[in-house]
Amino acid sequence: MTAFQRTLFGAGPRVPVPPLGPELRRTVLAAGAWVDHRPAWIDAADDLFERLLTTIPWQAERRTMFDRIVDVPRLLAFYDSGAPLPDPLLDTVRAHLARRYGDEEGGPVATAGACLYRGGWDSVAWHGDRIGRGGVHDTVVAILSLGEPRRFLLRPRGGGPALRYDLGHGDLLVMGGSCQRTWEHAVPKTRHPVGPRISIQYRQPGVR
Ligand SMILES: O=C(O)CCC(=O)C(=O)O
Repeated sequence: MTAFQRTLFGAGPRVPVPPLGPELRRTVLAAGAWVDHRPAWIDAADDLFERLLTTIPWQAERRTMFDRIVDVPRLLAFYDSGAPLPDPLLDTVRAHLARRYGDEEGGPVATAGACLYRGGWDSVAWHGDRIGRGGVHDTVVAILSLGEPRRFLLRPRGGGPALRYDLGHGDLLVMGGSCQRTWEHAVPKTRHPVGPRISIQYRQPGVR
C-alpha cells in the first residue's frame, strides 16, 4: 500500500461531526437526479481513517470478467442493517444522515459498505447501485471519503460529460433521486502517486 499523508487543513477544534448545515450544497442533475456535496465534513477525519485501516476486516474479492476470474481492484467490507459499525463515529455519521435524508423514498440509510483503495491502481468502474430497489426506485447513497482524495466521476447513464469531485479527508457526497438509475459513477485508476483512500457508503435497506 502507498504511504498515507495527513491533510494540513481542517485541524481546528470543532464538534467531531457537525450538523449538515448550509455548507451542504445541492446540484440538481438531469432526469430527477441530484447530488449533495459537503467538503471536509468530519473533524479528525485522518484519525478515523487510520483507525479504520486497522479495525475493518478488509477482504479481497474476485469476480468473473469475460470468462476470466480477476481480482476486484480494491478491498471491501459490508455492514448490514443492525450490524455494529467498526467505529462509533460511523454511527454518529449514520444518525446525521438518517436525520437529514430519512424522509426520502426508501427511508433512512441503514447499511454501510466500506472500500479501501490502496493506491492509484485500485478503482471502481462506471456503475449505478442498481441491485435491489435502487434499480427501480429513487434512493439515497451517501459516501463518506477518508484518506487521500481520489477523483469521483458522475455522468449520465451510458455516457456524456462527467462531473468531477475529488473526495477524501472527510468529504461527504450524497447521490439521490433517480441518480442510481439515470446516472453512473466511477473512481478511475490514476498513474499519479496517490495514497490510500477509504470510502464508506451508507445505503437504504435493500440497495447494493
Ligand atoms: O469509492 C467510492 O466513493 C465509490 C464506491 C462505489 O461506488 C461503490 O462501492 O459502489
